[in-house]
Amino acid sequence: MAEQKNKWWKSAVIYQIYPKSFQDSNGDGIGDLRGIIQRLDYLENLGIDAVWLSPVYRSPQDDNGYDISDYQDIDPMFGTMQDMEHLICEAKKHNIRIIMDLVLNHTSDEHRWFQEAKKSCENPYHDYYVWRDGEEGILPNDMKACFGGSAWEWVPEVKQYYFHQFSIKQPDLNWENSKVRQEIYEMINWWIDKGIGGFRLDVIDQIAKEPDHRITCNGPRLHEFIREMSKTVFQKEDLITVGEAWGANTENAKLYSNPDGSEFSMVFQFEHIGLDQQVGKEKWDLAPLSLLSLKKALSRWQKALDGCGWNSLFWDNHDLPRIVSRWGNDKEYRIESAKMLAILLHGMQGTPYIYQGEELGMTNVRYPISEYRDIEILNMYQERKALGYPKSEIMESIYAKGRDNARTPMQWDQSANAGFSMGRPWIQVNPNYMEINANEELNDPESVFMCYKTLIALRKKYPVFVDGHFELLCSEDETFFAYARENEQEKMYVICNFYGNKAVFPEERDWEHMELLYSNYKTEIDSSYYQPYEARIYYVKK
Ligand code: TEU
Ligand code: CA
Repeated sequence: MAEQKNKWWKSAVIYQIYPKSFQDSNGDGIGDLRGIIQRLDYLENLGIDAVWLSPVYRSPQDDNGYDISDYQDIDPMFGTMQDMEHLICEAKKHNIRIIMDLVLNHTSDEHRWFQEAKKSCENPYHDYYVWRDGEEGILPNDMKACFGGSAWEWVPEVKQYYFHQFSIKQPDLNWENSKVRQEIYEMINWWIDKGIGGFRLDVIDQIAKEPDHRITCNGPRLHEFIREMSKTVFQKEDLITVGEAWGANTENAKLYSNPDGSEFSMVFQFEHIGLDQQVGKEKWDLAPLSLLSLKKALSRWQKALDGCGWNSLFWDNHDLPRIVSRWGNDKEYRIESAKMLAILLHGMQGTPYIYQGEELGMTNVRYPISEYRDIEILNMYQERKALGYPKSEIMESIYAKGRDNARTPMQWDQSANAGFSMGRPWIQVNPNYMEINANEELNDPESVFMCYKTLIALRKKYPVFVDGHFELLCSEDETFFAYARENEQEKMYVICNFYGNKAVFPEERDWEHMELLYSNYKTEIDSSYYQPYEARIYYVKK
């Protein structure tokens, strides 16, 4: 096992690409690998170290590639294996590593393994999936799938139900079967040999399931499986590995990101992501965010993993709404609040992830229902309509939390379709692209893009960004999110006015004798007044 102390990914910044929506190179309206290659200069200019690609494997696209029918092939819609190899090689020239998305909890029902598995109970692949005997219409139990409906689906040929935590077209793999695990490890090794720099592991905390006991998350054998996988494949190379774990808490996160290197580099945890929904309900059941609870959650993670694990830092991904629309103000203070949220996140300890378009301050959308594409949105819409929810309420939930908010095409310039595609995009472009696009922002020193670029550069220049201990300031204050970071040589303060009113920071410090390292306003160094959404980083060498 390799000690994780001075790993490259601790000072790295990762950029997530959702290939379908990033750049289309051939006018079919769908982003592709060649499109990504065309934009490597842009990514190098931003200063990121690695790109996490959402799945580009062969897939029927029931869940936009999170339903894989061949792990060792590229979906023709994205290009060819040659394009993929070309991307890995070209990215390297820009000092960018490629991180693949591994979906190991389930495959597509069109995967060869499942096609075999459903032929008969004697088929060698049958036990690759999770089956229960039954009679048609009498379900093994009442467990529900994440995208609606029962988690059980009947297959008449074998007179059994298979288990699926997501859509019907995403049957769960049976990790209890060691053959499944070996096949997966071989496949991962094959990708490592192609020069992949790391992996993001989709819903990894859901692989060790026991449906008879209704266990889907954090199953008893979870960490055993992860350690086996880590030892067999990941530890052989200097990779970054990040597990997606909705069920992570600070205790199990210390296992996942154990400094001895026995599991992953880090996990995505979602505690802060659930704070603006009604307790015990679904994400669609909206509630206002309490700043105090956000401060509490994030600072607890900062403290808990310091020295005994490693955090990932993110606001956005392809499943989440745009942060500037969510916890900022995407109207009169769009630029200020997008920058404030960036400063707040990038000043913390951990590896920051930027989701495509976040660095431009891209916003949520409000489309008629016919323009949405996401299976989760469409299933929820039908389900809630049947339950009698008013249409306007359902639409408000979609505007606030729908995954397609993150999946509208990347806004490159003012040309047709925001420069994303010469053809008709698979999902509508956000109509605000004339105002919000990369081309405008690259030419504007005060843009959101330039803020992200500066934050990435600061992280590389000042070690305190990476190793400084975290201390929350004015924990009970309901306006400011402020904290200090400190190592033996340096100290910095990150002070953010979280709202759109002018405010005075309540704690006294010797601000005049500190360097104002960065701010989203042009401020006097000792001004105790903070403008709407103003954020500052003060710095002292000890
Ligand atoms: O997401 C995991 C997951 O649990 C999501 O379904 C999540 O609950 C939802 O998106 C919140 O709105 C991962 C992928 O990131 C997602 O895109 C996939 O759809 C899902 O796994 C299935 O592979
Ligand atoms: Ca294309």
